[in-house]
Amino acid sequence: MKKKIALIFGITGQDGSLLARFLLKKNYLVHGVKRRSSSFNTSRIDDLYDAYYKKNKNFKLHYGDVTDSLNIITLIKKIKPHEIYNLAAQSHVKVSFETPEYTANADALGCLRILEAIRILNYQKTTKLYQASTSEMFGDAKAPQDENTPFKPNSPYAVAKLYAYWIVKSYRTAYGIFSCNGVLFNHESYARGETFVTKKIIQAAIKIKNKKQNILYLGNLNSIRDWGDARDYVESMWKILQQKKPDDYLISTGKGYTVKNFVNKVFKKIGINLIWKGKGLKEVGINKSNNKIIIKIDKEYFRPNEVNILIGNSKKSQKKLNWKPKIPFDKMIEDMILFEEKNT
Ligand code: NAP
Ligand code: G4F
Repeated sequence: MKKKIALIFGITGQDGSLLARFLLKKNYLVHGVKRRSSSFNTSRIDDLYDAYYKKNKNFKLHYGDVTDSLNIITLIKKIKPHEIYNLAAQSHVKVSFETPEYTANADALGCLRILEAIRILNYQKTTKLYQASTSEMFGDAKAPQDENTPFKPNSPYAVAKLYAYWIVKSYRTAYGIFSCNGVLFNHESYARGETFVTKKIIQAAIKIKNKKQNILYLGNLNSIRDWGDARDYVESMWKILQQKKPDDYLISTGKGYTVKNFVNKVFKKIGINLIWKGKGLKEVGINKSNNKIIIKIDKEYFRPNEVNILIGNSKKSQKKLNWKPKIPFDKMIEDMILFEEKNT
């Protein structure tokens, strides 16, 4: 049987690198798009290059960018993928307030460009599209959120992603493209970017324990997130594209924790008990064993708008996709800590 061909935009990121591993294990031929950069940006997938490209050419990287229509159409024409996963995005919510135009270009129009390429090339019958939608689109909407919860996006990132969400649905009905949204809640792993709060907390905690850092500076400790394990979540992306009909699905664990809960858990797991004193910008986290302040609040890390509470109800995905999160929250944290301890 001929191998299935997947094309991943955003292969150098957390999800792209984990999805590539997942698809290679399923014997896909995986093509990935990496951006030109002045320094190496493929550290998350270098081992795949060695293991799969050199061995059997199942893995191939191409230069590209979702802001470049010509590049997208050329790649899709040449590769003729059965499945496209659009994971490419300026994915940092806080950064989107500082680069709103670029975020809209990459996160909203990037998806449109891929859909247009499928339409112009007349690949509707052969090429399916997965779009990385996000729980951030719910913004201020009441929790728990599900597929019927109205979106109330409140960041440039969320608004851009909402455009992509709707254009995916629109091209599905207008042109019969098998295009689907996975509305994924926060998901983390060893491969998480270092400026997202979970990875930042874990890296700092280990450095503080090893006396390589004195203080961890954070923003809002009170927001609540539904954190799942990215290794579970990339499986849902694949499952979404294996259904008979295209549809949109929400992927979450259903459990919410505050950022402060996360901080307490991480420090406890590495052997530091914290006590908290003060309020607001004056709040500090103190190492109980030596009374030293090791956590402070810095208003730099607050966003102009905050999304206070994201907790997802993924009943539809559990029923229709037969997907459910397998890796527990504590195991996810412990694996992230183990990775960091080995690599710090
Ligand atoms: P990530 O680690 O930030 O990865 C983003 C990827 O997109 C990277 O490979 C990045 O390349 C690439 N990229 C950025 N701008 C691009 C452009 N203009 N053209 C081509 N590629 C570009 O994000 P992630 O956590 O893996 O998330 C994957 C996707 O899911 C993103 O679309 C994100 O918005 C969405 N999402 C994530 C979560 C989550 O909790 N992780 C939840 C819901 C939705 P470089 O490596 O060169 O920067
Ligand atoms: O880790 P975060 O930056 O993730 P955020 O904003 O929830 O976005 C992530 O999840 C979305 C899905 O809901 C994705 F679409 C998006 O691409 C990204 O992967 O922040 C989590 C929470 C926020 O409430 C933030 O205000 O942590 C709070 N926070 C507190 N101190 C901090 C910090 N966030 C960061 N990044 N850095 C801090 O120092």
